[in-house]
Amino acid sequence: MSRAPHEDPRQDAPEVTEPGRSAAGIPAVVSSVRVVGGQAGARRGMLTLLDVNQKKGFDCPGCAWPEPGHRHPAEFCENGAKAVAEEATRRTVTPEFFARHGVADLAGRSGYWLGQQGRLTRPMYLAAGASHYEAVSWERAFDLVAEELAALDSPDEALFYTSGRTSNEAAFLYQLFARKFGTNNLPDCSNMCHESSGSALVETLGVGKGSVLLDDLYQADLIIVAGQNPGTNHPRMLTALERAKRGGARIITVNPLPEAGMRRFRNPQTVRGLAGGGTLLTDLFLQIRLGGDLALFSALNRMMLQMEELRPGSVLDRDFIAEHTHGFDVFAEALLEQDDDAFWSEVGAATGLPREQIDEALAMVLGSRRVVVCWAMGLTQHKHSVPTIRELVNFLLLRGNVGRPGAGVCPVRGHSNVQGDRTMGIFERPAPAFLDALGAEFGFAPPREHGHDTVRAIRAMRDGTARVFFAMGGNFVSASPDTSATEDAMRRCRLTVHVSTKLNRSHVVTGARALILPALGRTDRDDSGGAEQFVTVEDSMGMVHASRGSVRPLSDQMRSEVAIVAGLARRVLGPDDDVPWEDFARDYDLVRDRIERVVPGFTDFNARVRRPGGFALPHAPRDERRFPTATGKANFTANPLTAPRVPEGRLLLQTLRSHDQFNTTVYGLDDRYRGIRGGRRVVFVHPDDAAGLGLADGAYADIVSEWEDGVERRAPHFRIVHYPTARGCAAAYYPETNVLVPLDSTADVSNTPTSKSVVVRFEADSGEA
Ligand SMILES: Nc1nc2c(c(=O)[nH]1)N[C@H]1C(S)=C(S)[C@@H](COP(=O)(O)OP(=O)(O)OC[C@H]3O[C@@H](n4cnc5c(=O)[nH]c(N)nc54)[C@H](O)[C@@H]3O)O[C@H]1N2
Ligand SMILES: Nc1nc2c(c(=O)[nH]1)N[C@H]1C(S)=C(S)[C@@H](COP(=O)(O)OP(=O)(O)OC[C@H]3O[C@@H](n4cnc5c(=O)[nH]c(N)nc54)[C@H](O)[C@@H]3O)O[C@H]1N2
Ligand SMILES: [Mo]
Repeated sequence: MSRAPHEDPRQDAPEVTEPGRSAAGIPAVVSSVRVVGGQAGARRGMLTLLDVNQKKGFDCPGCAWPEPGHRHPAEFCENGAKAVAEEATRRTVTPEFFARHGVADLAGRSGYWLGQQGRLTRPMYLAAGASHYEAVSWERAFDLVAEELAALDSPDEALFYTSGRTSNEAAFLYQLFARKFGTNNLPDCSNMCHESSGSALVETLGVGKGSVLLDDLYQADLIIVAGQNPGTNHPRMLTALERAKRGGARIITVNPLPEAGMRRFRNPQTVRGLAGGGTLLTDLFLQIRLGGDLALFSALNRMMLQMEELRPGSVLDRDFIAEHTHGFDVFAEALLEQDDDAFWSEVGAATGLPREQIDEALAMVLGSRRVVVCWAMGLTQHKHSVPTIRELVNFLLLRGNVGRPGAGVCPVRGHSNVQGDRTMGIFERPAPAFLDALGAEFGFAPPREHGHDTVRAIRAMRDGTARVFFAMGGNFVSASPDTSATEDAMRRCRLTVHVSTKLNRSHVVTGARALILPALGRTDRDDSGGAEQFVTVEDSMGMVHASRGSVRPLSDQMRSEVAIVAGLARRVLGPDDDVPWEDFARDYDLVRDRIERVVPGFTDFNARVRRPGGFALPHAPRDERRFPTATGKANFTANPLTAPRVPEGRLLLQTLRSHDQFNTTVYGLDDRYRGIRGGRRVVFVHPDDAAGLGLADGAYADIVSEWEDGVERRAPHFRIVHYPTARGCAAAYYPETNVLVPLDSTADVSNTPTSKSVVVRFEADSGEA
């Protein structure tokens, strides 16, 4: 039977046109309206959109970018609209659907096709050896999980994964349940995402979160956006950048790709944006090589130190350094002692940037009083990501750019509540103070031994030391590195369980037994316990606010994540467990009261979160220039220059997002800004590199990754697209290329998979994908 391209990856047939030169504008408005109308029906869709990010509405399930204080009546973006449409769809996946499509059939479908089938409506169970999922009751589902958990030799043989959409209330109860059960095995999507940021920021500033609020961006003189594609992944950030520019800020963009969104922004919410030419965002574009950012920040820092030596007091903020920092001398000496020729030849090789451009960047830095650095996955998914982010902190500390208005660190988070989940204790290496508070509040002794992060969780399943995998959202199989290794690991489990809104590949690559539990999403009205409930989330800037769904759920069998955790916890921990799980599921205020008593910063939680706009969590470096690090000061660090080494005839591949997806959820096949339509198996290569490798534009090839373990990892049948990326670098979409990322290739310290630096070679097209 032949299938359409969107059903079958083997039929993938991308068309290629010129990349775009600006972002948003009318095409974005048209795209949102079409997507929402198609999925949800025009009326339900538009009504839902009007509630996105409004003070009484729900938090956009798209990204973690904060909402401005003065909200536009349409405070959403094209990609937020797609995220909403994806969730508020009227299509449903029913037991009859599962009767028609066996697991083997579903496993042969594309992720796009699976997601398009609609919302999950009933708990479904795949018995050992069965070919089809069958409907079960919630009670039976909980019994099955309890039975498998009870059969484990140790609680540490269970894994409790979280993706970043889970609300604060559900996350808090979920980690409480896991710890009462007896394990810190709480891997989450953060392990693959901003873990490197958290590691570097905790060590240097004492808080693993961003130190700026929206107002700081508006007040900045200079904003550096490094390793981030906000035009696609955080479109509302473009509005903030536009406003910052109008206030006089300048912007340096650091990226191997000339992303259309950072060039020119045509704000769909203004007449000028819709009809006029829009705003030029980037003042200086540094087209850096993959992994070159450590070298870039080192070069800027070294030049500033040298200038300060020549004219003391002219460049550095001496008072700030003396009063608030530690380790300056060691840092400065390590950077200054290097031989000039050797240093600059390394910087040139690592960055690929001409010296004049780095000088120009330096001049902009020196001409700016207030500097913010924003970054995302382009900085966090390399082997040397943690030193890179530490060096970026050095860069800001030198001129006192932390803890005052208009300046600071701005790691831009991904999932809409990934930051809140961490605040609620979703972490495999919890701080002792958090466990003390949790144990005291609930009268138990939480486990102290560190649990597994995502990569270690996969190894544990592979090695048979973890046997039950439970996921609160997400798509673990497709999001994790080394797809075949991860799939084999999942198949070795006794039970895999997914609390999900939509069908995905993780439901069809299962343990011996499997469960799918249908959850309410952000847009759905939550009447758990008979009264309307709301949940809370924390955005990328530490603002906590309420989120209230408005769409009537498509099935009365869907449950809120809070209710699912509470029901499961009662069944697993037994009737004698003294946590009032039933009360929590009936009234989320009671959960918030407990959060207030365990997590710092939530004083008067229930009252404050009901105020319009919510409240900001305290942040010691931002609020009072206090740095709760090991030394009690902001730490300078010495970070030896290093960059990925790529052998002759090979390229360095980054795996990234198209404009038409949310992580593993593919919305459509249109990467508008990069000029790719109708397919996803494309690899972007610089024309000169392609010529050297004999790769014609439009030809097909296999991508093969090379790693020290000698295992062959192959992604077959990719169309070569000649594209103006940095030399020596290539780019292709995730998750199709996750098969190429070796499980053991991870960042130092943070253990994040190196999804942005994979050494690859190209081989003749082996045919089918
Ligand atoms: N619509 C939509 N929104 C999303 C998501 C989505 O999939 N779709 N995902 C959400 C999530 S979970 C996250 S984490 C964020 C991700 O947001 P981004 O980090 O913007 O996502 P990526 O597509 O991975 O893009 C990485 C960017 O960094 C650049 N880059 C890669 N390597 C390097 C490098 O070594 N140095 C520099 N300077 N640049 C580099 C790439 O060219 C690209 O522009 O977005 C969130 N928002
Ligand atoms: N090669 C490569 N791999 C990467 C990355 C990369 O750049 N390159 N990026 C990494 C990053 S930054 C991240 S964050 C991870 C993402 O990893 P995950 O968070 O695990 O993956 P998602 O694709 O966001 O998960 C989508 C699924 O979540 C479920 N879902 C959606 N909303 C809800 C909800 O409200 N409740 C529940 N219970 N379920 C819901 C749906 O069933 C949907 O199919 O991937 C990582 N993997
Ligand atoms: Mo992410």
